[in-house]
Amino acid sequence: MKTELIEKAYAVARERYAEIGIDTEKALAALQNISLSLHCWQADDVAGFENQGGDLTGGIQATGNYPGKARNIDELRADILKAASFIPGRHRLNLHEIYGEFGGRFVDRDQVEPAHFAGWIEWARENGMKLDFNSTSFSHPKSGSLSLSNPDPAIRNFWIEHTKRCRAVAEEMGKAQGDPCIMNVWVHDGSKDLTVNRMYYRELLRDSLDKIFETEYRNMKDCIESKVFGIGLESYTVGSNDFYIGYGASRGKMVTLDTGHFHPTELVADKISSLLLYTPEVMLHVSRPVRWDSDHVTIMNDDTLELCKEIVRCDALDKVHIGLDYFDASINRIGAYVIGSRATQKCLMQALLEPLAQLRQYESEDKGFERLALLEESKSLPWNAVWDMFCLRNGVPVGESFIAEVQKYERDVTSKRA
Ligand code: RNT
Ligand code: ZN
Repeated sequence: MKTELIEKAYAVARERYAEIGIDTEKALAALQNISLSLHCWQADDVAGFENQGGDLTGGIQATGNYPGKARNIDELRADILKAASFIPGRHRLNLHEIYGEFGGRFVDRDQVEPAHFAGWIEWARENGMKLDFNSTSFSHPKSGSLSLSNPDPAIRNFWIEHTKRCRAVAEEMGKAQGDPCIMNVWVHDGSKDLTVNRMYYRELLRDSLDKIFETEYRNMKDCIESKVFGIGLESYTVGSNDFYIGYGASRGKMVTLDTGHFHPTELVADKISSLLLYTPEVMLHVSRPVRWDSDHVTIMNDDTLELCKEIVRCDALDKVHIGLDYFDASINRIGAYVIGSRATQKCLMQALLEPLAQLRQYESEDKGFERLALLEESKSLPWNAVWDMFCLRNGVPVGESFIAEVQKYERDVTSKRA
């Protein structure tokens, strides 16, 4: 797209927004301040580098076998940097424990140390990225159906040790980057068929978490992620939404809302205001569930839009951390990163341009028609011209021009991977 055209369109949009009391420059500055936490696992279908040769377990699935996935740490890093070069702004990288640098040796999960992430910390510093972290309870011989809630103390303690060590890794990351590393705990624990021990496993999970969180850290923050069900774990999930809301509220821990982890018609956006009243902050895993927790690439749909609007309406941009969580193995993986990240940012852009003061004025006067009319009209205000300007100023491809760039990287690099 011609720069001149983008500038012209922006000038018109700026005036149009000024008419309804919105300063587009302020919105651009606010968007510039928002870092997404990019999930490292989109580049290799959640495989990691542990080299156990095992399958992806824990009730999650990456379907498809599009060629060119990252096979090692260098390829993964190159792919992430390539994707990031098409995403405006500065972003964080969210690592899983299985992405450590284990130097070709098998390092079991209860042996992981900050040293295994020293290379990542260095790499992140060099590339101006901050790190977030995740313990990994899946894809391991001891994963089974139950990890932190396993009645067998040997298995339970193994995972407690793993998760404790992961927190120590996160603390090092946070210290090195001078900004808290956010560590997510998601365990797949559940049951394929009916269980008559719902209470028992939940008690075990609660007690395991209490042990894990005994050490207080200053450079990392914990978050805990619930789920409705997993594949092969359809009848019961130990860490359900109720479980973690209770846990988070009583222990002062952040709850992670994964947009795929609720009943299909449940509005995840509606949860933010409630959680923020009782838990310190909120972590998001923005995804796209298609009929179930399918982890399709995030797009600019009503769900994502409402989610972003709620963050802004709650004035909670500093309390809600926006991570992405999808893994599509059926299309170009770098392209998938870019689509989902930019879609989330487009939603944030619209949220930041919403004529909120006027909408609230109408609402306070009980003017229902006026509120609905303005909500509808604001959908077609020229937010896209402001978004294009955001891309232009950030030196990333504007509009669909990133397609050709992703294709070029595929031609030159990923298509050559066996
Ligand atoms: C699984 C959870 C979890 C994972 C990642 C890989 O349902 O969403 O966040 O997707 O940890
Ligand atoms: Zn998730």
